[in-house]
Amino acid sequence: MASGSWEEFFAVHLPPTDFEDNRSLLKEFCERHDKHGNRIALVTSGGTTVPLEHNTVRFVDNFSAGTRGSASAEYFLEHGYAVIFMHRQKTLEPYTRHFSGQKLLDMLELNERGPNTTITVKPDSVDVLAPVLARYKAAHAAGALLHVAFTTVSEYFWLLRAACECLARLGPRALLYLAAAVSDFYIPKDRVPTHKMQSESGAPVIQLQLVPKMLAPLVSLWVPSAYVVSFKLETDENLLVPKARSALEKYKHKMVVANLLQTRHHRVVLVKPDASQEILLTREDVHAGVDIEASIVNEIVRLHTAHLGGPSAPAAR
Ligand code: 9Z3
Repeated sequence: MASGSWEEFFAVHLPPTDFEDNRSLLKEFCERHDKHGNRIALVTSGGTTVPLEHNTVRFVDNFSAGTRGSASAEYFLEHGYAVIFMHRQKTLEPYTRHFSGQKLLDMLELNERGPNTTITVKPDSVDVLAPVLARYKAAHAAGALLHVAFTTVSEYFWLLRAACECLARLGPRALLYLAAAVSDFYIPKDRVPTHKMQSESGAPVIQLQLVPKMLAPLVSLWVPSAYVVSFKLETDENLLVPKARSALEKYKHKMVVANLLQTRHHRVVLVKPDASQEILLTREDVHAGVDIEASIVNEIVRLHTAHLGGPSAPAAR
C-alpha cells in the first residue's frame, strides 16, 4: 500500500500536548547559539512507537536502546557543537548512560550518623565518575545541551519538523544526525480504536500503512543548507550498502551511516556520494570499552568542517 504525503500526515495527526513548550525551548536554543556563531548538531536517538489504541495500552515498538545517539551526543559536545538531543523517552541519555541500572548506587557509600548522615563516592569509583561528571557539568554550564523527548512516531515527526524550522537559520552550521530508529509502518489515525481492544471481539486484524518518507521534505525544504547524515539499518549484509547508496541518491544529502543490527556496535560503513568508508573496532577496542561513535563523529565533524570551508569548530557558549 502506498504511503500518504507528509503534508497529509501533519494535517491528520495533531501535535503532542507538550509541543508548544518544546518549540519554545528549541527556538530559544537555536537563536542563542546562532547569535554566537556556534554549530548545532541535532541528534535523534531511540525508537518510535506505533500505538494500537488512542488510550494506549498496547503499541508496536523496536529494539533501539539509544546507545548510538547518546554516545554520539557526547562526542559532538566534545567537538564544540551545541547539541539538541531528541530522544525516545526513557532511553539512554548522554552522560547518565554510563551509570544505567544499579551502577550509580553501587558507587556510593552511606555513612549513617543520624542527622549527620553523609553519602560519599567510593574511592575506587571517583576515577570513573569524576571525568563524566566534569563533562556533564561543563555541557550544562555552557547551555550547550537541550533534551527533547518523543514516544510515538507522530510525536517524533512533529518535533523533527519543529527542530528543523528553528535550525534553518543556522544554514550550513546545522548538522543533522538522524540515528533514531523510526518506524516505517503505522496505523492511520482513523483506524486506531479509542479504547483498549477487547479479546471478546476475536483476534484483531491490524493493517499497517507506510509512513511517508520525511527525509525528502527535510532535505529539500526544511533545512536545505544543513549537513544531513541519515542512518540505514539492515539485517542482511547484501542489502546494506546498496540500500544506503540508493537513499543517498534519492534524497541527495551528505551521508548515510550504514549498519547491521547484529554488528552495529563495532562496524559501520559511512556511505558518501563519492566513496564508502568502513569503520571497524577491533576485539581489543570493544573489550577496552571504546565507543565506535567517537570515530563516526570524528569523521563527520572533519567533513562538516571541510564543507564549511573553515578550520575547527568553535567552543559552544
Ligand atoms: C540506526 O541505524 C542506528 O544506528 C541504530 C542504533 C538504531 C541501529 P542503538 O540505539 O541502535 O544504539 O541500539 N538508526 C536508523 C534506523 C532507521 O530507522 N533507519 C531508517 C531505515 O533504515 C531510515 S531513517 O530505513
